[in-house]
Amino acid sequence: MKKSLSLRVLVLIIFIVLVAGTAAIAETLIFNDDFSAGLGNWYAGCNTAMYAAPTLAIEGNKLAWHQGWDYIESNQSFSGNFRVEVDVGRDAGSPQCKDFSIELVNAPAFAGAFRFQYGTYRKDSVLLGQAPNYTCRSSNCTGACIQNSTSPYLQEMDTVTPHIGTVSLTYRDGQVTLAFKNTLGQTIQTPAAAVGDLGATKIRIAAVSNYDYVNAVRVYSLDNTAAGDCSTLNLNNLNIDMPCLMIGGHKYRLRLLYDPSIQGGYYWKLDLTSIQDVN
Ligand SMILES: [Ca+2]
Repeated sequence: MKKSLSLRVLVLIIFIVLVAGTAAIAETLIFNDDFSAGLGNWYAGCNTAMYAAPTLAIEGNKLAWHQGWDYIESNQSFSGNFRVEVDVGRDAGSPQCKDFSIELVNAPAFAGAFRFQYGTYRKDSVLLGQAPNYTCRSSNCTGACIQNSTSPYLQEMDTVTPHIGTVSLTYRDGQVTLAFKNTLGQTIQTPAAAVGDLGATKIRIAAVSNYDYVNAVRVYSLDNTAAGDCSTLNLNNLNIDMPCLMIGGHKYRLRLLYDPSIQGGYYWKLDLTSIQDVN
């Protein structure tokens, strides 16, 4: 009887620690530019084999393209695990290869390509593939193209109008994925591609059509760096304070008490009196 009870307690504790480990993953907004204050966060460039200078312009709080393959590159470098969200749109036209290229400069082997509906082909598409070459001018220089791609990294869904949405490039644990969310909240996402440890990398965003625009760029850290989200282990009594644990869509603060009497090892049990709803 006693053994059965302690086993149940142990299972409960293991469950709580596993859930706690999952809940500790937080995301923090670390960069946010809605293009209401110029291009100060970015270097602007162009395909030097085609043009002498970029003609990017901020129009009505949007960054608008007027020639293909102009790009912006972040002044800031980003490291750790993070997600880049780019609010994109297209007013007219439909380029064959892609609308946008979203790149991590330290990972030229894999860049994200996104295309809204092309002509009568009414799909929105995400693809991972080679980054463009901005110093040459041929069909070999465009990097990954949606058109005729049979890559396993291609994912598509029916297009909706207007052609606006959010493209997200996620870098996590040495892998990248590209996703798109439309105005209905529907999403597509590529499989993950291994790119290795990138160190601190800049972000580059290019567009192909002169009807393409970017409304905002956000970067979220996916590492648990915010103090408010950090669980603490008290080194004197080994109790664990959890500032935020999500259970059934509700946030709770709670404490796990170290109990050396359980199985004679390092186990904790939930202090039922510590639970506070912190929504
Ligand atoms: Ca904007």
